[in-house]
Amino acid sequence: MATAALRFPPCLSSRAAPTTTAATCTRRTASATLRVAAQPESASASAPTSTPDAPPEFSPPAGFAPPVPKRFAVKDGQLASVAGAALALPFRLGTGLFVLGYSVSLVSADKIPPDQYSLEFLGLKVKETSKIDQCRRPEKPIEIYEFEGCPFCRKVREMVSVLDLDVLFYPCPQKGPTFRPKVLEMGGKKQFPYMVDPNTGVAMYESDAIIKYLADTYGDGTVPIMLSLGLFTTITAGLAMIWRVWKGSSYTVSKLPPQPIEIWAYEGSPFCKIAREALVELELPHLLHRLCSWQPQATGNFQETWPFPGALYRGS
Ligand SMILES: N[C@@H](CCC(=O)N[C@@H](CS)C(=O)NCC(=O)O)C(=O)O
Repeated sequence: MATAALRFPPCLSSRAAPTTTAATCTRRTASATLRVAAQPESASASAPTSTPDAPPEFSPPAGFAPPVPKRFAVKDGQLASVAGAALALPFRLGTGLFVLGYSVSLVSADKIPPDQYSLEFLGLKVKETSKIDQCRRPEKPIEIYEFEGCPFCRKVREMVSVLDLDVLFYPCPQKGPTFRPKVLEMGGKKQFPYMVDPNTGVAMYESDAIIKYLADTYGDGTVPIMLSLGLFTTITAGLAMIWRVWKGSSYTVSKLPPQPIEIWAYEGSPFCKIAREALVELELPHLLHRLCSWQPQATGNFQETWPFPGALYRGS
């Protein structure tokens, strides 16, 4: 197991006292430090780190053995769930699998730096490129209030994946006691998705408006075709979830962690969907990290924690 100290604005100190607006949260200057760790079942919590500006620390705990690589397989009993979650791929034609302007080409091996991971094919290397490195990146994570089973929310999540954005998700499942009332307080109605961008002070409802705003602000202004077909987009976003229609929509009693959980995921993955359904039902705020792995400068914590991409929050 490796551990890493990461810092968040102290947005969530208790369920009783969530921030009332995104601005409140991001205006604070102090940073709370939390420790994330890959969690073998026997792992015990580590002590929190101290100085706010200290660089992240990584050290395997005593006795940690890296997992032995295994052939890809779906866990026993999970096939139906994964197949159901994978339905989104044909219905949405893979929207949310690839970032803006993604393309691949085969190049000679010397065109890829030796320390950069790349698939090999017929003696050539696969070079991946995108337009994301030409796009503006938000300094602070965008905040989105939504729930997994909502087709309008799915559209916005797909755009987030296309733009490879870090987003702080506040789950709002039906009967969720914490963030639904907060949306009513901030925006005046309980309608989802609701987006707050602490970088620009913009807050808005309406999935299509949010998608356009994100494309204009953090993309090149273009909205993928599958997100710009009006009713067809919404219907296919609903069909994408039809096999798991009850998942990720209703609240399960839970304990709110003092800090958001961190997750590295993207909308096109059926495995990520299943994990997010659970996060939403438990109403657990989670910071979703971008995954653009072929751009070292853009990967942030992903590379730092790469041996443990599923690393979850461990409270201090
Ligand atoms: N036109 C809106 C429709 C959003 C909408 O109807 N969302 C539903 C959830 S799928 C909602 O907020 N329902 C009220 C509720 O869940 O309480 C949009 O595109 O964002």
